Amino acid sequence: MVATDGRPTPKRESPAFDLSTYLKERQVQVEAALDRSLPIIYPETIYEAMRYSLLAGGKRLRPILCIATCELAGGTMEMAMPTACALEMIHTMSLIHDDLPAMDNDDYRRGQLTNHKVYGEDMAILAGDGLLAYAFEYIAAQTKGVPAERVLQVIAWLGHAVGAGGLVGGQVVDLQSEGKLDIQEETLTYIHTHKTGALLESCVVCGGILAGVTNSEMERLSRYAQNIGLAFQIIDDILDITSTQEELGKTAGKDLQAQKVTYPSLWGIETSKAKAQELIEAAKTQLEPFGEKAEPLIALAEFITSRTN
Ligand code: GRG
Repeated sequence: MVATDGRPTPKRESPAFDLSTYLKERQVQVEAALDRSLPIIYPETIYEAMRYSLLAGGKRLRPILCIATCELAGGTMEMAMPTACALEMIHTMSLIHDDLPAMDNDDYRRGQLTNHKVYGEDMAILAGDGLLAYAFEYIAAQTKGVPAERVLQVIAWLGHAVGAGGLVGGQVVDLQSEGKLDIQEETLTYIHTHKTGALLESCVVCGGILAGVTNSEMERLSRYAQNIGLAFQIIDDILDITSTQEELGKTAGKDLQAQKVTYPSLWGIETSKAKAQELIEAAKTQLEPFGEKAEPLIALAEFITSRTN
């Protein structure tokens, strides 16, 4: 660009987006909102079990994705927070049930004993059920400043994403595939787009619905989310092989132990890393029309491949 007096105008550099500061701020806000969302009342045991896992830390990636998408599309954090908390409740319940002896049978999660190890299997099942039901109640009862029609759309979308057409379906095929070493890439992709991808996509889609995005914006946001969802799982598979229990906060090497076919077992670690990176680049391309407003979602996509737990 050239100024009217002929001298080049210095390019205005906006300060670089700092993901680490952004994540820390959002994590504190989400943590406080989750803490407020679930008081302990009678019968105390079940509320304590629900809070034990809900407030056990974790990256809080799902609520942050929801809030970031809502803000990108002109909404506010306040509009998105009840749904953001509900997404973390659903994610947490899926971890509690996944860790049960009838499923993955894990003793550690998020650096502490799993829910059933502390409260017993009966309470852990009920804590998961309680969190799932409460997530939907929480969206319906606590979302403010959003047209009721959009809230209904969020509830319908999420109901589908967590049921047999989403997380539950992915978990079913995952369990049925254990010990079968002839699992094809198509089945593996079904498992992960449903078991992991459906909820990550929901975070972005629900944030978009709450803010009232257009159909074409929603298509781009969905493609972004599908790409980061698959990349997230590829990295998860790699970390299961390359990281320690201390780094992961859960038992490492589980996939090999359970004889699970994974992306690294099909493609090798280096090719898996390259594929995850390709997916992240494809995700970022979808955000180009949103310009600077998309910085948090771009940085979150990059975080997925650089994360260590
Ligand atoms: C949802 C009704 C309903 C039932 C659950 C058990 C089950 C059906 C599904 C399993 C879903 C599952 C555990 C998928 C794995 C997703 C995954 C990669 C989790 C790790 O997520 P991170 O790394 O964990 O974001 P933190 O602890 O940081 O939140």
